[in-house]
Amino acid sequence: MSRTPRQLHLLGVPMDLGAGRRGVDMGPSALRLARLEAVLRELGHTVVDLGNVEVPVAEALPPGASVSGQLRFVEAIAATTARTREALAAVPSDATPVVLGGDHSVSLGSVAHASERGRTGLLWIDAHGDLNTPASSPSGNVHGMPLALLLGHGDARLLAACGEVPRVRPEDVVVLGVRSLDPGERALAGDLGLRVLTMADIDRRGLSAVAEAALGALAHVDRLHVSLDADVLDPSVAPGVGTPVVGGLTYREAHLLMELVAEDGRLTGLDLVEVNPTLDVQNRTAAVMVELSASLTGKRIL
Ligand SMILES: [Mn+2]
Repeated sequence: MSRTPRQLHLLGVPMDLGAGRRGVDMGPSALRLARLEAVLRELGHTVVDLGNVEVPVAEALPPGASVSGQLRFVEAIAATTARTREALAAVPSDATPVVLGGDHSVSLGSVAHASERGRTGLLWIDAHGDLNTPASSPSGNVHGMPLALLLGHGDARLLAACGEVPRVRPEDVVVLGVRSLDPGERALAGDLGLRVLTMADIDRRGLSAVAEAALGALAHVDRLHVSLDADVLDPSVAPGVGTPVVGGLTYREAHLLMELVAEDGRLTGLDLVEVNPTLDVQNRTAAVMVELSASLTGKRIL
Protein backbone atom coordinates (compact mmCIF):
# COMPACT_ATOMS: atom_id res chain seq x y z
CA MET A 1 0.00 0.00 0.00
CA SER A 2 2.82 2.36 0.87
CA ARG A 3 4.27 2.08 -2.63
CA THR A 4 1.06 3.10 -4.37
CA PRO A 5 1.92 5.98 -6.69
CA ARG A 6 0.50 9.24 -5.46
CA GLN A 7 -0.39 12.56 -6.97
CA LEU A 8 1.67 15.00 -4.93
CA HIS A 9 0.91 18.71 -5.16
CA LEU A 10 3.70 20.94 -3.88
CA LEU A 11 2.88 24.39 -2.54
CA GLY A 12 5.54 26.77 -1.23
CA VAL A 13 4.72 29.20 1.56
CA PRO A 14 7.86 31.34 1.83
CA MET A 15 7.05 32.94 5.16
CA ASP A 16 9.37 33.71 8.04
CA LEU A 17 7.11 36.23 9.78
CA GLY A 18 6.28 33.74 12.52
CA ALA A 19 9.90 33.05 13.39
CA GLY A 20 12.31 34.99 15.59
CA ARG A 21 15.23 34.42 13.25
CA ARG A 22 14.91 35.37 9.61
CA GLY A 23 15.60 33.04 6.70
CA VAL A 24 13.04 30.21 6.66
CA ASP A 25 11.26 32.12 3.90
CA MET A 26 13.97 30.59 1.68
CA GLY A 27 12.94 27.07 2.73
CA PRO A 28 10.78 26.35 -0.35
CA SER A 29 13.68 27.26 -2.67
CA ALA A 30 16.09 25.13 -0.67
CA LEU A 31 13.77 22.12 -0.81
CA ARG A 32 13.25 22.54 -4.55
CA LEU A 33 17.00 22.91 -5.11
CA ALA A 34 17.48 19.69 -3.14
CA ARG A 35 15.53 17.97 -5.96
CA LEU A 36 12.30 17.35 -4.09
CA GLU A 37 10.25 17.02 -7.26
CA ALA A 38 12.74 14.76 -9.04
CA VAL A 39 13.19 12.50 -6.03
CA LEU A 40 9.44 12.03 -5.65
CA ARG A 41 9.05 11.40 -9.40
CA GLU A 42 11.75 8.73 -9.25
CA LEU A 43 9.51 6.88 -6.78
CA GLY A 44 6.77 6.77 -9.41
CA HIS A 45 4.66 9.60 -8.05
CA THR A 46 3.08 12.27 -10.20
CA VAL A 47 4.23 15.65 -8.95
CA VAL A 48 2.63 19.02 -9.62
CA ASP A 49 4.37 22.15 -8.35
CA LEU A 50 1.78 24.83 -7.66
CA GLY A 51 4.43 27.48 -7.05
CA ASN A 52 4.36 29.74 -4.03
CA VAL A 53 1.66 31.48 -2.03
CA GLU A 54 2.22 35.22 -1.99
CA VAL A 55 3.62 36.25 1.39
CA PRO A 56 4.20 39.83 2.56
CA VAL A 57 7.84 40.88 2.84
CA ALA A 58 8.62 41.97 6.39
CA GLU A 59 10.55 45.05 5.30
CA ALA A 60 7.72 46.17 3.02
CA LEU A 61 5.06 46.04 5.72
CA PRO A 62 4.02 49.28 7.39
CA PRO A 63 5.99 50.30 10.46
CA GLY A 64 4.45 48.67 13.50
CA ALA A 65 3.22 45.60 11.60
CA SER A 66 5.58 43.48 13.64
CA VAL A 67 4.07 44.67 16.89
CA SER A 68 0.45 43.80 17.53
CA GLY A 69 -0.02 43.34 21.23
CA GLN A 70 2.16 40.37 22.06
CA LEU A 71 2.05 38.88 18.59
CA ARG A 72 4.49 39.65 15.80
CA PHE A 73 3.10 40.11 12.24
CA VAL A 74 -0.27 38.68 13.21
CA GLU A 75 -2.27 40.33 10.39
CA ALA A 76 0.19 39.26 7.70
CA ILE A 77 0.26 35.69 9.02
CA ALA A 78 -3.55 35.58 9.12
CA ALA A 79 -3.70 36.79 5.50
CA THR A 80 -1.12 34.19 4.43
CA THR A 81 -3.11 31.46 6.20
CA ALA A 82 -6.21 32.45 4.22
CA ARG A 83 -4.25 32.46 0.93
CA THR A 84 -2.73 29.06 1.72
CA ARG A 85 -6.18 27.58 2.32
CA GLU A 86 -7.40 29.11 -0.95
CA ALA A 87 -4.49 27.64 -2.91
CA LEU A 88 -4.97 24.21 -1.34
CA ALA A 89 -8.71 24.26 -2.06
CA ALA A 90 -7.80 23.79 -5.74
CA VAL A 91 -5.89 20.54 -5.05
CA PRO A 92 -7.94 17.50 -6.19
CA SER A 93 -9.30 15.42 -3.33
CA ASP A 94 -7.36 12.33 -4.42
CA ALA A 95 -4.05 14.22 -4.42
CA THR A 96 -1.69 14.67 -1.46
CA PRO A 97 -0.73 18.28 -0.71
CA VAL A 98 2.86 18.90 0.37
CA VAL A 99 3.36 22.35 1.88
CA LEU A 100 6.89 23.71 1.83
CA GLY A 101 7.59 26.18 4.64
CA GLY A 102 8.32 28.60 5.79
CA ASP A 103 8.05 28.77 9.54
CA HIS A 104 5.67 26.41 11.29
CA SER A 105 2.79 28.89 11.20
CA VAL A 106 2.28 27.77 7.56
CA SER A 107 0.60 24.71 9.08
CA LEU A 108 -2.33 26.85 10.16
CA GLY A 109 -3.35 26.87 6.50
CA SER A 110 -2.41 23.30 5.64
CA VAL A 111 -4.03 21.65 8.66
CA ALA A 112 -7.14 23.83 8.38
CA HIS A 113 -7.38 22.67 4.79
CA ALA A 114 -6.88 19.01 5.75
CA SER A 115 -9.69 19.23 8.31
CA GLU A 116 -12.00 20.75 5.71
CA ARG A 117 -11.54 17.58 3.66
CA GLY A 118 -12.57 15.37 6.59
CA ARG A 119 -11.67 14.50 10.16
CA THR A 120 -7.90 14.21 10.14
CA GLY A 121 -5.34 12.84 12.55
CA LEU A 122 -2.38 15.16 13.07
CA LEU A 123 1.12 13.88 13.71
CA TRP A 124 3.16 16.91 14.82
CA ILE A 125 6.82 15.94 14.64
CA ASP A 126 8.81 18.67 16.35
CA ALA A 127 11.43 19.51 18.98
CA HIS A 128 8.91 21.97 20.42
CA GLY A 129 5.24 21.77 21.32
CA ASP A 130 4.17 24.85 19.34
CA LEU A 131 1.50 25.07 22.03
CA ASN A 132 2.01 28.63 23.20
CA THR A 133 -0.74 31.22 23.38
CA PRO A 134 -0.26 35.00 23.44
CA ALA A 135 -0.50 34.78 27.23
CA SER A 136 2.16 32.10 27.63
CA SER A 137 4.58 32.90 24.76
CA PRO A 138 7.96 34.19 25.89
CA SER A 139 8.68 35.69 22.43
CA GLY A 140 5.41 36.61 20.71
CA ASN A 141 6.54 34.58 17.69
CA VAL A 142 3.58 32.87 16.06
CA HIS A 143 5.59 29.81 14.96
CA GLY A 144 5.51 28.75 18.62
CA MET A 145 1.69 28.79 18.59
CA PRO A 146 0.22 26.94 15.59
CA LEU A 147 -0.71 23.72 17.35
CA ALA A 148 -2.47 25.62 20.15
CA LEU A 149 -4.35 27.63 17.52
CA LEU A 150 -5.39 24.53 15.58
CA LEU A 151 -6.74 23.16 18.86
CA GLY A 152 -8.74 26.36 19.26
CA HIS A 153 -6.54 28.38 21.65
CA GLY A 154 -4.98 31.72 20.84
CA ASP A 155 -5.41 35.00 19.01
CA ALA A 156 -8.89 35.58 17.57
CA ARG A 157 -7.60 36.89 14.22
CA LEU A 158 -5.49 33.80 13.64
CA LEU A 159 -8.28 31.51 14.81
CA ALA A 160 -10.62 33.21 12.34
CA ALA A 161 -8.09 32.70 9.53
CA CYS A 162 -8.16 28.96 10.25
CA GLY A 163 -11.93 28.87 9.78
CA GLU A 164 -14.10 26.71 11.99
CA VAL A 165 -12.43 26.35 15.37
CA PRO A 166 -11.07 24.12 16.72
CA ARG A 167 -9.63 22.65 13.56
CA VAL A 168 -8.42 19.49 15.27
CA ARG A 169 -9.57 17.64 18.35
CA PRO A 170 -7.05 16.84 21.08
CA GLU A 171 -7.70 13.12 20.71
CA ASP A 172 -6.78 13.38 17.01
CA VAL A 173 -3.30 14.83 17.71
CA VAL A 174 0.02 13.25 18.61
CA VAL A 175 3.13 15.36 19.21
CA LEU A 176 6.32 13.39 18.67
CA GLY A 177 10.01 14.13 19.26
CA VAL A 178 9.55 16.96 21.74
CA ARG A 179 12.41 17.99 24.01
CA SER A 180 11.67 21.66 24.74
CA LEU A 181 8.39 22.84 26.26
CA ASP A 182 7.60 26.16 27.91
CA PRO A 183 5.65 25.98 31.20
CA GLY A 184 2.47 27.29 29.55
CA GLU A 185 2.74 24.65 26.83
CA ARG A 186 3.10 21.89 29.39
CA ALA A 187 0.00 23.21 31.14
CA LEU A 188 -2.08 23.37 27.94
CA ALA A 189 -0.98 19.87 26.89
CA GLY A 190 -2.04 18.62 30.33
CA ASP A 191 -5.37 20.44 30.29
CA LEU A 192 -6.23 19.05 26.86
CA GLY A 193 -4.97 15.56 27.65
CA LEU A 194 -2.78 15.81 24.58
CA ARG A 195 -0.68 12.80 23.62
CA VAL A 196 2.94 13.99 23.72
CA LEU A 197 5.69 11.48 22.97
CA THR A 198 9.01 12.98 23.94
CA MET A 199 12.63 12.22 23.12
CA ALA A 200 12.79 10.57 26.55
CA ASP A 201 10.08 8.14 25.43
CA ILE A 202 12.11 7.40 22.31
CA ASP A 203 15.24 6.85 24.42
CA ARG A 204 13.44 4.46 26.74
CA ARG A 205 11.19 2.54 24.35
CA GLY A 206 12.90 2.94 21.01
CA LEU A 207 11.62 4.78 17.96
CA SER A 208 9.73 1.81 16.56
CA ALA A 209 7.58 1.33 19.68
CA VAL A 210 6.94 5.06 19.98
CA ALA A 211 5.90 5.33 16.33
CA GLU A 212 3.53 2.40 16.82
CA ALA A 213 2.07 4.10 19.88
CA ALA A 214 1.60 7.32 17.92
CA LEU A 215 -0.16 5.61 15.02
CA GLY A 216 -2.17 3.47 17.41
CA ALA A 217 -3.38 6.54 19.28
CA LEU A 218 -4.71 7.83 15.95
CA ALA A 219 -6.22 4.50 14.86
CA HIS A 220 -9.73 5.98 14.97
CA VAL A 221 -9.15 8.37 12.04
CA ASP A 222 -8.87 7.51 8.34
CA ARG A 223 -6.85 10.52 7.35
CA LEU A 224 -3.38 11.44 8.61
CA HIS A 225 -1.56 14.74 8.21
CA VAL A 226 2.16 14.81 9.02
CA SER A 227 3.62 18.16 10.03
CA LEU A 228 7.38 17.72 9.98
CA ASP A 229 9.51 20.41 11.60
CA ALA A 230 13.17 20.06 10.60
CA ASP A 231 14.19 20.92 14.16
CA VAL A 232 13.00 17.52 15.41
CA LEU A 233 16.22 16.20 13.88
CA ASP A 234 19.40 16.45 15.88
CA PRO A 235 21.30 19.62 14.91
CA SER A 236 24.23 17.44 13.83
CA VAL A 237 21.94 16.03 11.12
CA ALA A 238 19.98 19.21 10.38
CA PRO A 239 21.96 22.34 11.28
CA GLY A 240 19.83 24.66 9.14
CA VAL A 241 16.99 25.40 11.55
CA GLY A 242 16.13 28.56 13.44
CA THR A 243 15.57 27.01 16.84
CA PRO A 244 17.95 24.05 17.20
CA VAL A 245 17.73 21.89 20.32
CA VAL A 246 20.36 19.24 21.05
CA GLY A 247 19.29 15.64 21.54
CA GLY A 248 17.07 15.18 18.52
CA LEU A 249 16.25 12.32 16.20
CA THR A 250 19.17 10.63 14.52
CA TYR A 251 19.22 10.21 10.76
CA ARG A 252 18.14 6.58 11.02
CA GLU A 253 15.46 7.20 13.64
CA ALA A 254 13.91 9.85 11.42
CA HIS A 255 13.91 7.55 8.41
CA LEU A 256 12.44 4.68 10.42
CA LEU A 257 9.67 6.98 11.62
CA MET A 258 8.88 7.98 8.04
CA GLU A 259 8.98 4.35 6.89
CA LEU A 260 6.56 3.29 9.63
CA VAL A 261 4.14 6.10 8.78
CA ALA A 262 4.42 5.14 5.09
CA GLU A 263 3.59 1.51 5.91
CA ASP A 264 0.57 2.72 7.84
CA GLY A 265 -0.83 3.96 4.52
CA ARG A 266 -3.12 6.73 5.78
CA LEU A 267 -1.01 9.77 4.84
CA THR A 268 -3.17 12.50 3.31
CA GLY A 269 -0.95 15.56 3.66
CA LEU A 270 2.52 16.73 4.60
CA ASP A 271 4.24 19.92 5.78
CA LEU A 272 8.01 20.36 5.49
CA VAL A 273 8.83 23.36 7.66
CA GLU A 274 11.51 25.42 9.39
CA VAL A 275 14.39 24.79 6.96
CA ASN A 276 16.65 27.84 7.28
CA PRO A 277 19.24 27.99 4.48
CA THR A 278 21.04 30.94 6.09
CA LEU A 279 22.04 28.70 9.00
CA ASP A 280 22.62 25.55 6.96
CA VAL A 281 25.74 23.87 5.65
CA GLN A 282 25.64 23.24 1.88
CA ASN A 283 21.84 22.79 1.91
CA ARG A 284 22.22 19.64 4.01
CA THR A 285 19.02 20.21 5.99
CA ALA A 286 16.85 20.59 2.91
CA ALA A 287 18.47 17.47 1.44
CA VAL A 288 17.62 15.45 4.56
CA MET A 289 14.03 16.72 4.48
CA VAL A 290 13.77 15.64 0.84
CA GLU A 291 15.12 12.17 1.71
CA LEU A 292 12.61 11.91 4.56
CA SER A 293 9.80 12.87 2.18
CA ALA A 294 10.88 9.99 -0.03
CA SER A 295 10.78 7.53 2.87
CA LEU A 296 7.38 8.87 3.89
CA THR A 297 5.97 8.28 0.43
CA GLY A 298 7.24 4.77 -0.03
CA LYS A 299 11.01 4.67 -0.57
CA ARG A 300 12.55 1.58 0.99
CA ILE A 301 16.02 0.09 1.13
CA LEU A 302 14.82 -3.29 -0.20
MN1 LIG B 1 7.47 23.64 15.04
